[in-house]
Amino acid sequence: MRQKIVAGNWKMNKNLDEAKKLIKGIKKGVKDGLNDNTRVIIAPSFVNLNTAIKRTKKSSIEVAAQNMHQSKSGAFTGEVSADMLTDIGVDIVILGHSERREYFGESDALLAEKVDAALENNLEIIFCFGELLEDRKSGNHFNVVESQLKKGLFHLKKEDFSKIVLAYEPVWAIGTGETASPEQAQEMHAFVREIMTKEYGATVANEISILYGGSVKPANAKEIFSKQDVDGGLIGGAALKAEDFLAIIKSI
Ligand code: G2H
Repeated sequence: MRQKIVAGNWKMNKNLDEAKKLIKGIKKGVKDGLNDNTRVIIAPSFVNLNTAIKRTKKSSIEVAAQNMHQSKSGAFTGEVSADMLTDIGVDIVILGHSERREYFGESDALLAEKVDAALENNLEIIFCFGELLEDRKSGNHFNVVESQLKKGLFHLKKEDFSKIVLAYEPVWAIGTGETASPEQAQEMHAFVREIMTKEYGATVANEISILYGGSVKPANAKEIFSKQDVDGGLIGGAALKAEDFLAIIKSI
C-alpha cells in the first residue's frame, strides 16, 4: 500500500525560537498518533535542522532538508553536503523545488547529480517537478513534466524508487493562492503514474507516493487528497502555523 505523506516545506521562514514553538505545536497535535501508513515530515532551514531532529526524536514527525549540494565536500562556500545531513540524523531531502530551479538556476542535469549524491548517502528524496503558467496555457504541461522526470530521475534503477517520493507542484499555484483543481492534480498524477509504469513497470508506479503542492490549505486539502492518485501534499505557507498544518494532516 502506498504511503500517505504530509510534508511541510518551511522555506526561508522561522528563526530558532519560532521553529521550536512550531515543532511543539505540531508535536502536540500528532501525539495521539497518526493513521497507519501516514507520515508527517517537516523541512526547516538548514540552521534549524539539528534542533528539529532533537525535538522530534520521541515523536512520529520526520525531518527533511530543503536542499543539498551534489558534491561530497570541498570549496563550495555556503553549501551543505548529503553527508552533513545524514550525520546529524536527517534522512530526507527535498530536491528540485521550483524555487531552486527558478531562483538558483538548478537544471535537470544538476538535479540528476543531486539525486545520485542523495541516494549514495541513503537519503530519501522528495523530488519536485511542475510546469510554468505558460506551459499550461500552451497545453505543454504534460511534456514539461515528462521531461523533468526523465532528465532528473529516469537514469535510476527500479530499486532506487523505494527511496523516492514525487511532488507535483505546478509553478503557477505556488504561494499564489491559486490551487490546481483537484481534477487538474488528479489528471497530472495519473499521467505521472502512467509514464512511471511505462518506464519502470506497474509495481514501482503503484507504490510510489505522489504528493501535490501549491497553495494547499485547510479549506482545500480534503478535496485534493480525496483524489485517487494524490497521496498527500507538500505544504508551504500553511505549514507555518501548527493549527493549519494539523488541519491539513487530519484531512488525509
Ligand atoms: C509549493 C508549496 C510548498 P505553498 O512551493 O512547497 O508552497 O503551499 O506556499 O504554495
